[in-house]
Amino acid sequence: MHRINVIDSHTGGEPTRVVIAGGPDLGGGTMDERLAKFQREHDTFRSTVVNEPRGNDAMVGALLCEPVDSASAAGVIFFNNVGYLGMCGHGTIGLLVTLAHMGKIGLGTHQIETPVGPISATLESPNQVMVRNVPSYRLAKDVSVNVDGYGEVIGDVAWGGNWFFLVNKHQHDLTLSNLDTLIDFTWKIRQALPRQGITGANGAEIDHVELFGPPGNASSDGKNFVLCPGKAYDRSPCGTGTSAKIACLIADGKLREGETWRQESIIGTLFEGKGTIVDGRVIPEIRGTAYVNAEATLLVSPNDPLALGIRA
Ligand code: PYC
Repeated sequence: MHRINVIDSHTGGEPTRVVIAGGPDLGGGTMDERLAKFQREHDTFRSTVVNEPRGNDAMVGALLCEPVDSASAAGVIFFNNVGYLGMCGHGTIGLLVTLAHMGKIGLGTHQIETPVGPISATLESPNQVMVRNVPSYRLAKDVSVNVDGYGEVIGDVAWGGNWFFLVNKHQHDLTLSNLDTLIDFTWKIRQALPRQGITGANGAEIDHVELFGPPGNASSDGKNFVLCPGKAYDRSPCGTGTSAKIACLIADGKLREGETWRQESIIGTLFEGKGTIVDGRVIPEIRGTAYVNAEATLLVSPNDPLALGIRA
């Protein structure tokens, strides 16, 4: 019987499961090298932790790693129901709150190593974190894509730690009662992008689609709906998606450097963000809250036919 120790939290409704013991040995390379080894040799560990029957499609896993630089608080590799994430904003907020819950960090700023580079994050109170994300930017504006059943859709391609296609103009209400349509629309956009040769930099796949609409409550500047790579939608406003949005707003002159943007999620939870331009890229700062909601030991029994999770 293999045992995996995890701590679960949610950030604005989006779950993060931090693996604190029982994970694979990925050696001592960079986070990028360790991610490649994880992918190549231990992909069943990913599905064991986040897929049904132990997890669910919305769950993001975070494998806690020894950092390369001893000045860093931790290294982390994020993963989901279908693969791996370069960076995850809600997951980083959940990770810091979890490290504080474990007594490993106190209030203040901590460096975290991710496969797409080091980021820093500040634990501002036991449940509130501000993430200083990777340099973010818009790669292309007003890109036209022909979407099955919906026709022409115009969007921007931007990087916020993951690749996003951001759509402002569409016909759909961003409400939970409209989920089936929102998932269908964004999934068809996602499928149309590679067919029409629309990618991130260096041919990278655009694996997140983000729709925007008017605010649902007075304390936000706008609402979003984010479709994640495995067809689950982000319950939080999406840290990397909010970073990509801020990069686009600044590029359009609609948000000034240092000005706050309050991004509401499809379920009504909120992240606050702002951006500073450094070397032509936007450094986003994203603030949100997370709560630890479980400490558990996952049991991987050799007799269980679904021990490694349900895989597509
Ligand atoms: O918060 O960056 C984020 C994120 C990406 C996928 C799910 N959440």
